[in-house]
This record gives sequence, C-alpha cells and structure tokens, in this order.
Amino acid sequence: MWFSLAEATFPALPRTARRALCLEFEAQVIAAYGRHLLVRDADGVSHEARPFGRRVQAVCGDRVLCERDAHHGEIHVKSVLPRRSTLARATLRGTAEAIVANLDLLVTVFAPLPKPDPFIIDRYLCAASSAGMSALVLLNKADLIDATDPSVAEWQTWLAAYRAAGYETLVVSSQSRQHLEALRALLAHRTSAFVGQSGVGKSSLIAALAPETDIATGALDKTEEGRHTTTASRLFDLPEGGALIDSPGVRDYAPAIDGLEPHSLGFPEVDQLATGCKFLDCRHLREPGCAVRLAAEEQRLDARRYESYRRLRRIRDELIEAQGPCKRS
Ligand SMILES: Nc1nc2c(ncn2[C@@H]2O[C@H](COP(=O)(O)OP(=O)(O)O)[C@@H](O)[C@H]2O)c(=O)[nH]1
Ligand SMILES: [Mg+2]
Ligand SMILES: [Zn+2]
Repeated sequence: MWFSLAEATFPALPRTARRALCLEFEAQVIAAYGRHLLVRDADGVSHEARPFGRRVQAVCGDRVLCERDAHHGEIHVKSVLPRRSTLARATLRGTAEAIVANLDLLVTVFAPLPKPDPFIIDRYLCAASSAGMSALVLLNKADLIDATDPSVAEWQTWLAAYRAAGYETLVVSSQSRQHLEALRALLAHRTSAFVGQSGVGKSSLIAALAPETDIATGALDKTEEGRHTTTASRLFDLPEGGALIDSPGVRDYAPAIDGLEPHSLGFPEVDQLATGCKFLDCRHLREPGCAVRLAAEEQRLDARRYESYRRLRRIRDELIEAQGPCKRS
C-alpha cells in the first residue's frame, strides 16, 4: 500500500506532492487508441499510459490501477478494476472484445444519411439490454428530413417499434440544435456512449453537448503512422455532470455472444412474449407453441424486429461454431 505508507511518512507535504511520491494510483481511462491510453487521476491530471502486459485489456471508461515507472518516466496500467458494465463486440473468431466500460446509457445514433441500417441499431440495443444498461435511439440530422421522402414513414415505424420495446427515442439535429436540450436532460449525471455507423453525427452531437471539454490527448492524437485518431474512443465531461464517450464509427456490429441473454438475445419484447411459449428452452424459431412467432404472425410483434431477432440467432449460432468444439454450448 504505497499510498498509505507515503501519507503516514510525509504527513506535512501537500496532497499533490505526496501523490507524486506514490508509485501506485487509481485513474480512469479517458481515451483509448488500441493500447495507447490516456488516463486521468483523482486530481484531474491526464497521463499517457500503456497496459502492462497482454492480459490487461483496458478500454475507455475503465477504472484502472496505474503504476509510475520512475526509471523510464512511463505510466503502466497494471490492472482493470471491476466494471459496472461492459459493451463488447464479437470478433470473427467468436471471442468477446470490450469496446467501452462502465456505461449507464448506450446512445445508438442513425441519420437520413448515411443510409441507415436498423439491424445494426437492434444489435447494439441487444448488447445494452443484455448488459443491464439503458438505451436511447437517436435520429440525428433532423434538419435533413424531407417529409415527402417515403423513407420518413419507415423511420417512424422503426422508432415506434423501439418505443414499444421500452427504449427511449428522440429526433434531434446537432446542426439546428433541435431537441438538444431534451437530449441533454436524458444524458445528465450518467455515463453514456454514442455508437452507430460512421458519419451519423456522433462527434458533432458530442461537440454540441460538451463544447468546453475538448481534452488534450497529446501524442494520442497522432498514431505512429501519423493518422489522426478519430478512430479512438474518448470521454468528454458534460458541464452539468456525467460524461459522454465518443466511439469509432462502425460498418457493422455483432454483440459478444457470451454476454447475450440466451433466451431473448436481449430483445425486451421477445423476453416478455416468451412467458407464453410452450417450451422453456424455446428458441422462438420453428418450435411448436411459440408465443413469439405467433405474435409476429398476428402483427402484435413488429415484423422487422422479429426478423432481426432471427438474424441475430443465426449470427450467434455461426459465432458459437467459430469458437470451436470446446466452447460450444
Ligand atoms: N445536416 C446535418 N449534418 C450533420 C449533423 N450532424 C452532423 N452532421 C454532418 O455529418 C458529417 C459526419 O459527422 P460526424 O460528427 O463526424 O459523424 P460521426 O462519424 O458519427 O462522428 C459531418 O459532415 C457533419 O457536419 C446534423 O445534425 N445535420
Ligand atoms: Mg466521429
Ligand atoms: Zn418461443
């Protein structure tokens, strides 16, 4: 316990000076670009840091235990403290890879442009529900919505199905600032991450909500290859309390299968309907007496959401296959 030893030995030194003598300290990861990390200590000071060893997999939002390597002037992240929640994705090999940690709310963003894919939104929502986080579906770039566009009715149907499933929805514009105050109220005092396809306006929304908090990431802003790290995850403080995490845009997303609720796959409406299924281990596909399939046939369950459920079942089966025989369940 370096901290308490230093406190006991140098009680008259100011707090920051005492901490400077401590080799070990707790911090929060506020930016992550692969294994390049930026951590913020209890005094609000940011430090570049590296995970110590392959086993340490720290992501943005993590609370970590750091150690100052006085000889090399480096800071090592020794371990990741227990997480309140984890948003993870499945790799092609079927393993789980954490993306961000300690979230209260997942904000899934779509926009008229780029062409939205509701199945990606669904899969993020499944990950959130399975991990016990709240989720919000945002339609951004409201200023681009042309009421005569036939797609508008389709987006309204998606949003209605999300509300019926129990998710909050909001239509906003980072450009015209429409409904940004309502969004701000939903985000206050929570840690939220913005996810979704590239170009939907995640970074623009975060800049509009947290304009004062453009943290300096120093060398993290440039990778060794000189690329600008818009692909890094970064945490921004909200002026009213709480934090927003900007995440890299994705082309596709599959939730980590081990984290998915095995019966409903994280679809709240499937979970509710499943109480009426004949078999407890019903997969809600072709099983006789399936209340979920019946609800879809009778249009009490949104047809597109049910199709999304079936697709995620297939993805899950494929990923379990990819894990190999020893991990198959
Ligand atoms: N018209 C309009 N364009 C927006 C809005 N929000 C973002 N954009 C534009 O969409 C593009 C992508 O935004 P960006 O924030 O980088 O998206 P990200 O990849 O999701 O982080 C940029 O050209 C933004 O100026 C909006 O509310 N309305
Ligand atoms: Mg961005
Ligand atoms: Zn069923």
